[in-house]
Amino acid sequence: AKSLKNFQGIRFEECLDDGEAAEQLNKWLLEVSWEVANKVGGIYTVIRSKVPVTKKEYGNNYICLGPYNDSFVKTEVEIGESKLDVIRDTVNEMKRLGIHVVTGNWLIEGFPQVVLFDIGSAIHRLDDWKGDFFRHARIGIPYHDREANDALVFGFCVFWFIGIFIDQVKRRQKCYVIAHFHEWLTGVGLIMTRLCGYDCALIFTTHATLLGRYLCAGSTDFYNNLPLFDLDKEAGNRRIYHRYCIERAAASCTHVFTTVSKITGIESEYLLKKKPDVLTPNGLNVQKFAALHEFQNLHAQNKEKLHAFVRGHFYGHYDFDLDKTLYIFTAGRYEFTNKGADMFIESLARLNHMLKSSGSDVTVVAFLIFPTATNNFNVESLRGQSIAKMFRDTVSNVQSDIGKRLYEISLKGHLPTPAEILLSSDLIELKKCIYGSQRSTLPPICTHNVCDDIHDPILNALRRCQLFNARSDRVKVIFHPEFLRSTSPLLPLDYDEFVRGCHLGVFPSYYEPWGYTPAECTVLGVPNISTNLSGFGCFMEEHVHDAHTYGIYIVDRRYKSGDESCQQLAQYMFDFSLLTRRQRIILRNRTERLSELLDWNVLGIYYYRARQIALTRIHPEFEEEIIKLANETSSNPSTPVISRSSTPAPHEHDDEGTDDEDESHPPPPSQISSQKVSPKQPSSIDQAFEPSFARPASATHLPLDK
Ligand code: G6P
Ligand code: 1S3
Repeated sequence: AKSLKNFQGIRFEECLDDGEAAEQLNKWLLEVSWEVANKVGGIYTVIRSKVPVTKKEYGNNYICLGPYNDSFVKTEVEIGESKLDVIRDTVNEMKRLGIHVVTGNWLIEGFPQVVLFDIGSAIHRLDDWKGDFFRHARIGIPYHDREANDALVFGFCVFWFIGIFIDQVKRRQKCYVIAHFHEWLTGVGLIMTRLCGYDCALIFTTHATLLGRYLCAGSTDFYNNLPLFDLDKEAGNRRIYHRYCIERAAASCTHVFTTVSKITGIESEYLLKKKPDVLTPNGLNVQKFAALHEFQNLHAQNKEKLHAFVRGHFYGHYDFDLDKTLYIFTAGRYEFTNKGADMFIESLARLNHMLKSSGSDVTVVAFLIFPTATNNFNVESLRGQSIAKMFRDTVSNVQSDIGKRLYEISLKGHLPTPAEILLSSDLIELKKCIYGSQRSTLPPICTHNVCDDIHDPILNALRRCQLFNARSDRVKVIFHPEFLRSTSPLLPLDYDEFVRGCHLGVFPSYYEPWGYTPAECTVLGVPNISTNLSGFGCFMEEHVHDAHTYGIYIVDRRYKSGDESCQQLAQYMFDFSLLTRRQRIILRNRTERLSELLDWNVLGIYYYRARQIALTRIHPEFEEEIIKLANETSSNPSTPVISRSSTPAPHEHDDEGTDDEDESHPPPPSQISSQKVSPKQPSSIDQAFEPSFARPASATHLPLDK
């Protein structure tokens, strides 16, 4: 009953041929991004995770172009001369003229070829290229904008490369070259390639618009005013007019324009004056387990590591039951309002009150992972972990001594008395630990010393909402202002492991073109909350019936006021806290079942379409070439027939639990969520519940609702 229309189970990858057709047609794909082997944000994940499926289509004719970033290249790239003459000759020509270009293979699944341009080696040409760019595009780049200057140099290197490259590949036979550019930072290369009329099909994908990001980060009522902004003025006020011009010119010059979601498509229509030709939702490289219990076990293992951290962090206040503790988290680029950290904190305060007033025995530990400038870990947090270690070591010594004594005494033929098992010296050791773990302060709300502590928006919101990790609080908070890493002395987990160990991911974004964080939760089988202002939330709402029964909760930030959305979020979290363990296990199984919707092997089709359209726009005869090739090989690898996949039907093993705690068959989560509390807020924290967003108090009416 839950299955959606059109799911034919055809995976895009099954139609691909490891680049055979591409080689025969002399068809090439150059993927240009600032984030090739250079992790900055979400685009890195897009390119990296998409490589395997792209290589299946293009084989060795797929090349990634990016900037040379020494620190990433050292660990991510196997440097070496390209095995392809065309790349070698093109690069050598550029090197001969003084540009440092590094080639090699990116050490990720798919092992794609990369060509990386060292911006520094070409910076002496900056002024000349600025002049050229102005003559061709009439866009001037100011002296002081370092990022725009780098983007210009990178763009010209790419443009130069494409010119020589096309000359080289054309020598052999007719060629089809596609260059796919991501985000405004690569725009200069696209604009120049088009203005110089190269024989190259161009695609431009924007993953967020510059103005959208800037306008939302303030207190603008963005979606209600989309058609009304004076774009040039807004860009000028924010000193990004030249960047905005690059972005808008790239969208207008390209043969095919794409963006990652419907909502960003509409935003582009208004802010870039260009409607996308294709929407290219982001996928992931989904790892499937043979049996469901495998990923459930990983949850249990990683949750143990979170338990270990919590025992240390809350030393002296560790009076709650870890078996009844839920781990929830939010994470992302530190854009306080765009990523909905403001709403998350407000809702946590409400949840705290709801749990207290309903007499719940559940404790919620909420992590906020947003990197910002710090002066390392704070002493209290480190002390917590060392106290936990002291306890572990002492108990382990006592335990081993007890073992030895038991052995000795029983070997002599009699049963030991309690006094012989636990000696007073053992008790003294334990007492020393207990006394040493007393504290006069509350467990810290932040793991690091944040440089700008007094202005930090998360710390200030936590203070305003009085979320201080008091004993009586049922919601405890931990702000971790650094990306997670397995080598951390505090929380030694990689991001994936951390997500697996948590129970719920919460991402109440106001501005989120796609939103990888909830998508990653989904493929890892972790229920999550997003919003209908995020590309991911809208995508799931559109493709999954009753998404909440699959652990995909979507907060309404479009038709509700800030206060109502906040309340809805708090209620979702409260309802989640009411689930039994068995219900959570079932829900995780269901969430994980949706991962196939987000697999590049399915979503790759949209990129494929964008490329086909771009090619036929400059080579109308291209379609015939494919048909000819297909007839010759009596297969049709280049034209996969696929319809968009949709909600998988509930699986017969959805309720395959690994825990026998509750044998009764639980109702689906939709029915569970009926218990509501009507919070009577104590006056002291009334203020904390006042939504702080300077957003409209009424509903948001997107122009997309027309
Ligand atoms: C997984 C494990 C179970 C464990 C459960 C805990 O399913 O396989 O052995 O009991 O996780 O789930 P919870 O939601 O309580 O963390
Ligand atoms: C952008 O990164 P962000 O977190 O700044 O691109 C991502 C990849 O397309 C997208 O998921 C995200 O919503 C955008 O905001």
